[in-house]
Amino acid sequence: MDYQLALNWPDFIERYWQKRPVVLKRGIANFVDPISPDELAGLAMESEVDSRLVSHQDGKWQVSHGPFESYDHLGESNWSLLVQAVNHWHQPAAALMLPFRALPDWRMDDLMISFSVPGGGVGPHLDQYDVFIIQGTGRRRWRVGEKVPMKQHCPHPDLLQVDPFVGIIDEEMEPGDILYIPPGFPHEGYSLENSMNYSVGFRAPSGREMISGFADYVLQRELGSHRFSDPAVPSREHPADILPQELDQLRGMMLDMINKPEHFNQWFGEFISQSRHELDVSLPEPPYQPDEIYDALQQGDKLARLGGLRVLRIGEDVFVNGEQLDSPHRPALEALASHMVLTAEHFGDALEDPSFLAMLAALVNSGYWFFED
Ligand code: AKG
Repeated sequence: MDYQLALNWPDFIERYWQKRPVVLKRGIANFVDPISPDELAGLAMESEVDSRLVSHQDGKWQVSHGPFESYDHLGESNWSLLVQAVNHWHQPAAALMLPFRALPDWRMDDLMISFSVPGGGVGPHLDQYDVFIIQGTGRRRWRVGEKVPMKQHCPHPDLLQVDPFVGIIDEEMEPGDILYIPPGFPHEGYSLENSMNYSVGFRAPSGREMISGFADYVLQRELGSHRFSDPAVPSREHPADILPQELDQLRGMMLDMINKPEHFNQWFGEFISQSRHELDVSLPEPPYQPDEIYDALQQGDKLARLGGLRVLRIGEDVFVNGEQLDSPHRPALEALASHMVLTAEHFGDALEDPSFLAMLAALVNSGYWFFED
């Protein structure tokens, strides 16, 4: 399904993105669910898929985690099934993320899908990330509160909620309506009938994650062996003192490593092109030979990108799932980064270069791209 978003992106970014929540009525006209509740329930039975059931009764909350063996114990009200990263496991559902590519790929995370029965929801909470919540089948009442400092509490060890809040948005959402919520705005959705919701979630690295990721990069590559030195060691009042100029020199040593674009860019490309959720990798058996890839593309076969695979570009360098692609064929690399489905034309004369074909075969044999049926 080719989902079209009725949205003026420059206007949306200026007025709402990272600033204010908003309901985009009929954001997707004539919305058709890409997945059924039964298919979603089936996915939540798979051990690789991250899922949870959240229910409440008389103010008591319960959370259980998949994989689930049965749903027979569930009543007809007050529960929700939530499945993370469905774009990794279900191609038609992944198509729902494409209209959001007006925003950068590197900021996008995953598609979480929930199925809720009447009264179902995860309660009032806030997220650290931007999210677009698309209403699928059914009606659901969504409320969003003002972003003010709020204490979070756990009514169940696996559930983080906030206290009740006054709604600045209070809307009965219908199929195709989209609710955009920037980080930190409390929100809650309660189903009025059986309903499906699609959350296109974003990611934004924290300073802590970046320092830790960069430290891993420095260790793996054995960088930063250069040591502090002080041939003109300054005198001090007390031997216990560490002088301001020494602290400046030490901080400078650390910043020097981060400030080298060849290290910072390489590290960030590797870091941010890794998915936060498991990929549905299946290796072709037997593996493809490069000439088989060539023949298939020349016959008109199409190569599709694995759902959730992150392919990002920094300058002319392309990173795929934590690794930089090594090839001088820039237009072909750009095509890999831009398109979800590729034909021989996208690769151009790169296909005539055995080293490019070998790289492409390695990507296909890693399960990152596959020939569409
Ligand atoms: C979110 O994606 O932040 C939500 O609150 C969605 C929860 C749901 O679908 O029940």
